[in-house]
Amino acid sequence: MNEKNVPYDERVITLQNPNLEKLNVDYLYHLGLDSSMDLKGMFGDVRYVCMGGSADRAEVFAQKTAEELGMEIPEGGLKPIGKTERFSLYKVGPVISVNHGMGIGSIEILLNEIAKLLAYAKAKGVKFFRLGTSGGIGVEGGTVVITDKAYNDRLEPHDDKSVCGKVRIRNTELDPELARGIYDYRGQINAVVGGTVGATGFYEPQGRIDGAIAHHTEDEKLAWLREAHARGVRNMEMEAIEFAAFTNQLAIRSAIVCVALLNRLNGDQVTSTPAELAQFSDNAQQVLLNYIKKDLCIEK
Ligand code: R2B
Ligand code: URA
Repeated sequence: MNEKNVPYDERVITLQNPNLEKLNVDYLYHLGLDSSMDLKGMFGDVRYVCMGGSADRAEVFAQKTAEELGMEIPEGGLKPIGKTERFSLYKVGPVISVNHGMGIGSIEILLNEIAKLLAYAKAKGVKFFRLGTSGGIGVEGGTVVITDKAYNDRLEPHDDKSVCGKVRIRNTELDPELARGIYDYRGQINAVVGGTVGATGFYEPQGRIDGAIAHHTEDEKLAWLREAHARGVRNMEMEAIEFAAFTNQLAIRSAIVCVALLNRLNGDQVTSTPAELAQFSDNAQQVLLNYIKKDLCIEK
């Protein structure tokens, strides 16, 4: 049967690279895992991949997932699987919690290796989530933004990357049903559904005027942020464009759930206290966990 006719929950990830068939062993170098291992035994039951920037947050999310899903935490605590030089990957029942580092370059590596890992593991019906932080645009710190569409930092609603010097344009619209499903489980947490700019950097590419270089003005920045807002953008970060393009290309259902750390219409510096930042990060994690529990039919 054509994979597209199979219900999503029964579907495995179909890679789009005939060259892989020629490899005896595929080394997932940055994860410290390879296809000669019993990946089906290790990861065959995975249904949710939750990725965020920092390794610390990946561990916190794994811990929280174990508590919320009522799973026993092994003596000595949760331990990452594979190597931790670049990424820290935890598995808690059907959930992978892993960090992707900062920026398009870093998340591109993780997405490729995780997709191959789960394709080799024959995991079925897997959904990918980016769970992170961002700068809000017209929304205040603590608000969770669930992305409907990712934009590049020219405010174009698609990804364009060059492969061997040729530009490939990819769709960056995210599954509206999944975004709405997550939004519906926001509980008391402030949340909105809107566009997300995935910029190529944190300072100049996000229009900040507090970097080491800024040859643009506050007025130019605000005009650009307001233009983004008028197009439906509600936050800005550094991975959405790659995440959305990649998951669309492989037909993996996915969503981006990022908390705003500040409202960029009011400034550039992140001035929240560590306690406030921890609470902000918890907001995004809680919204996603509410959704996962509903999807797994686990009541609180
Ligand atoms: C959000 O926060 C990080 C920069 O501070 C970056 O990874 C992102 O997208
Ligand atoms: N992460 C970003 O990329 N931008 C912000 O403004 C805050 C967090």
